[in-house]
Amino acid sequence: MADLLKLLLRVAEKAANVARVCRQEAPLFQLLVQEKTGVDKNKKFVQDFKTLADVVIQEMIRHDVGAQFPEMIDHIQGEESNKFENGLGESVIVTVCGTEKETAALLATVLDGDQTAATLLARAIHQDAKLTLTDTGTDDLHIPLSPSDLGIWIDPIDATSQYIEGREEAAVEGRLCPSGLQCALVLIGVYLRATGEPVMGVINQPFNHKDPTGWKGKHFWGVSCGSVKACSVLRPKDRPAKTTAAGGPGLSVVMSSSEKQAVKEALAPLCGPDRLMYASGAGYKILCVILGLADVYVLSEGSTFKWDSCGPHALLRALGGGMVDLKECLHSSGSSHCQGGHQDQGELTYHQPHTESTGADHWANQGGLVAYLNCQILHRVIGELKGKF
Ligand code: 2IP
Ligand code: CA
Repeated sequence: MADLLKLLLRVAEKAANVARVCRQEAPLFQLLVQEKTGVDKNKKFVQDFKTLADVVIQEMIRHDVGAQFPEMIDHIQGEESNKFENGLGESVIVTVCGTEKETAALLATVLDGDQTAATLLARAIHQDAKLTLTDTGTDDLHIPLSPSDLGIWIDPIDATSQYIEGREEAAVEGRLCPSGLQCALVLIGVYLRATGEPVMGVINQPFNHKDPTGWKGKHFWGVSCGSVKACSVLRPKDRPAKTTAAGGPGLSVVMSSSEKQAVKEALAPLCGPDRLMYASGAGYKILCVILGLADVYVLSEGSTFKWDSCGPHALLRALGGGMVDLKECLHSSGSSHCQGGHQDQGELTYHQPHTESTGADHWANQGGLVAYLNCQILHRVIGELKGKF
């Protein structure tokens, strides 16, 4: 299944292109930043352009994966629904059509006849990704998976608010970006339908750095399938010492700025003074752990979803770490163990909805989470949090 990985890298790059184009092309950018409320709202369709951009990216990924792996088409899920409805009860299913022209015509119907925007968007969708796949290191990879056993979770753009706001923060080598365009990520995760185990993940950061020609992206991938473990990021043990903010004494923890005070206070003693850090985007915070910019990402609320965590979770596992349900770990009475680096209890899975919940909560990571690379560190964090909130 190295072919699937290469395809996901290519579609994620296409998705990143669409995300960049929506900010670069004036007619699209205008629609993107317009907060349409009340009378200004698109009369014909209720959703705003940012939702359409998300849907279009998600459908493009679904279209390309389904074309090459038809066995997977009914098992590709994402954050957004592709059904657009208006106040008159009319609806349009947004899909990627066979030709650029057809896609543009379909998009024009949900863009209230805005041909310019529809044409620009359709062009971006049908453009071939410029990603040169020679440097991905995936050529010699043999991945023992079959498409009929797999499902996919897509988050077309995680940290949408940062993407819309578009602040250009200067990145500091070895430190995370608390906010800004760098936090916006395209996330694609592959899991086993039978067990929900995440086995392959692709992260594309459309706005990694800026050069004189504009924003440049970066991609990351990982595979964790039985004994096959491979990742575009070096494993922690292979990393040069002290190259990151995580070097030195004390743990470094990344959290949402809206995290509970009780959790912040409980973890502060474990961390060095400026090593309790905050950053935007669930996916970006997991990426910080993957890159060694933080030891753990702790979230006490059920505010992330399967599409936020599946892809990055596969990279953590490829590096010998993982991601657990925080509540489950806090309430487990017995002692849990690190088996082969992984926590033996509470790993998040991706195949079963919470049937008692409605809407997006169906697929929430309800018990909160901890993302980690080092199982001993995970145990310290869980130990510190027990009984504190
Ligand atoms: C959001 C987004 C938010 C994050 C939230 C995600 O996804 O990543 O930034 O909150 O958990 O679900 P926070 O930044 O406080 O961690 P989206 O932008 O796709 O809705
Ligand atoms: Ca998200």
